[in-house]
Amino acid sequence: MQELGRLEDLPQDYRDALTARNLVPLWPSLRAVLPPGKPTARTQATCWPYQDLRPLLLQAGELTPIEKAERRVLVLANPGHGLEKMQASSTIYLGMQLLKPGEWAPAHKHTPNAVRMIVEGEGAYTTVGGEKCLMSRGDLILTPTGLWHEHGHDGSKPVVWLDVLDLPMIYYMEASYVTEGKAQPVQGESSDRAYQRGGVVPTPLFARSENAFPMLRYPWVDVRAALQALATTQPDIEAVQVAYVNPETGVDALKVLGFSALMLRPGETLNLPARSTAMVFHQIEGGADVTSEGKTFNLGEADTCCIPGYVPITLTNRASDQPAYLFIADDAPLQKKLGVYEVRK
Ligand code: 1HN
Repeated sequence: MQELGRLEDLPQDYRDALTARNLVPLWPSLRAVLPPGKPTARTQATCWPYQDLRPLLLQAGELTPIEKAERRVLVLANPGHGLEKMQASSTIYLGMQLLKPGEWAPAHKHTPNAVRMIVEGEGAYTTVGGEKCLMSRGDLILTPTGLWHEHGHDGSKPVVWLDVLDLPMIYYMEASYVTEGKAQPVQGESSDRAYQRGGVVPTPLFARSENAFPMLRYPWVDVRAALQALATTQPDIEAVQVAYVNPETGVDALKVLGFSALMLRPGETLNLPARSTAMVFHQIEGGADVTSEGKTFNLGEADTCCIPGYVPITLTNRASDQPAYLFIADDAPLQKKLGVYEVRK
C-alpha cells in the first residue's frame, strides 16, 4: 500500500493557512480513518466480574440516596474508549443498577433504547408505557425509545440489573435527550402473557397488533425452556441459541441492538466466526470461558464481558455435567440496516 504524505511534509505557513480557515488535508489521516482490511478497534476485550462490582454498587446504595441519583448505576466502561465516555463498545452502554427495597426511580422517557437483564433479587418491577413488568433473575425487559418508564421495589432485598442501551450511538448522533414526567398509571401487567405460545399471536377481530413493541418482557423461565427444548429436539444443531424478537413480525426486538440467549451444552466448545459487531456476554447460569486473541475471561454467574468486532471468539462451558447459559448483546440490527454487517468464515 502506497505510503502517503505526512503533515510534517507540508510547510508550516501552509498548514497555518489551512487551520485558520477550518481546513484539513485528508492524505495524512487517510490510512487512520480507512485502515486496510480491518477496522482499528478502540473497544478492548474487557471483563467486569460481578463479585468485584457488587460490593461497590451496594456501597453506592449507602453513599447516595436514590433521590440524588435518579438511577443508581455503576457504568461498565471500556478503557479503550476512555472511562469518561461510559461506553462498553462504540454503540453499547452497559450499567449495573441497584434499587433498594421501597425505593422509587422516577418516570422519564428518552430517545436511547434500553433493555434490562435482571441479575439479582426479587420484588422489583419496572413500568414501561403503562405496563408493569415484574423483574426476576434472567428476565429481559425492553424499554424502547420514547416509552415512559419508572422502577419500583416491593421486595425485601436489593435488586440489581444490567442496563444495556444504545446510548453511545444515539449520543454520537446528537439525538440523545430525556423528558421527565409524573408517575405513570399502570394499565396492565406484562404483555408476555399474550405471546406465551410460539406460533400464535393475538388477532382480535382478525387484526394483528400494530404496536412496534408488542412484547416488553421476556421471562427467563420461557427462554430457558426454549433453549432446553432446542437442545433436546435438535441434538445436531450447530449452536443452541435463540434470538429475542418481536413476536408479531419476527424482526429484532429493538432497532439498533440485538439480543440472544445461548446454551452451551455440558462440556461444549463453540467457535464463533469473526463478525463485524462487538459483542457483550453476560453469564446467566453456569460458567463459560470466553477466549479471543489469546485472552480468556472465566465468566461465572452474573459476570459480564465485552469483545471487539472482527475477531473470532471461542466459548467453552467449563462444566461437563451441566449447561451454561449466556445472554448476548451486539449491534447487528444496526449494522445490517447500514449494510456493513459481515461474518468472516
Ligand atoms: C436510564 O434511563 C436508565 O431508566 C438506566 O433505568 C440507565 C443510562 C443512561 C441514560 C438513561 C433507567 C441509563 C438511563
